[in-house]
Amino acid sequence: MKMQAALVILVFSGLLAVQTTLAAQHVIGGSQGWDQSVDFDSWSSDKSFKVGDQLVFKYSGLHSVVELGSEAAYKSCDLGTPVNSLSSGNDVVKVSKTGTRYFACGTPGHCESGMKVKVNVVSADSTAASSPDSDSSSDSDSGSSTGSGSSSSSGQGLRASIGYVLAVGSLVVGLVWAF
Ligand SMILES: [Cu+2]
Repeated sequence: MKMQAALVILVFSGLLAVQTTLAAQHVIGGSQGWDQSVDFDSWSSDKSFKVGDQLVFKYSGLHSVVELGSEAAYKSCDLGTPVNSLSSGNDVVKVSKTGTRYFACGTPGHCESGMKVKVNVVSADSTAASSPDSDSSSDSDSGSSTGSGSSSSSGQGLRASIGYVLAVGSLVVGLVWAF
């Protein structure tokens, strides 16, 4: 009986672990962080960014993070009308909806020298990096940025609740079976 109970607990905690890995944290630039030495296009090329994930910018006081509202501003390094500005050196940006997000360094000259990154956020349910349809609506989807964004995480919420039901269900079935 004791072994069966242990098995139940093992399965239960395993399911909880699966649930917590659904959202990922991406340190922008990897081990080098938010730095001029990083080729951010190649860094992001094999990454998959999903709704609910967190983007972490780590950098020294030489740099900052400016979020830009459009592809055009990103391409031309137009930092004049930023959507958001961050400067703590350890900034966490939670992505709460699909679409493309544009970030650049606010230090003069750094964006022009390549210190910028484009993050394509896809639905939490999608497995492959599907092509975004966000380019046509880049003006309208730039409104909310690092806020709580509780309204648009239905996909992730559904997955979380399925995980919860599975976990609780297996615990109940396992306990009935064990005792
Ligand atoms: Cu910089």
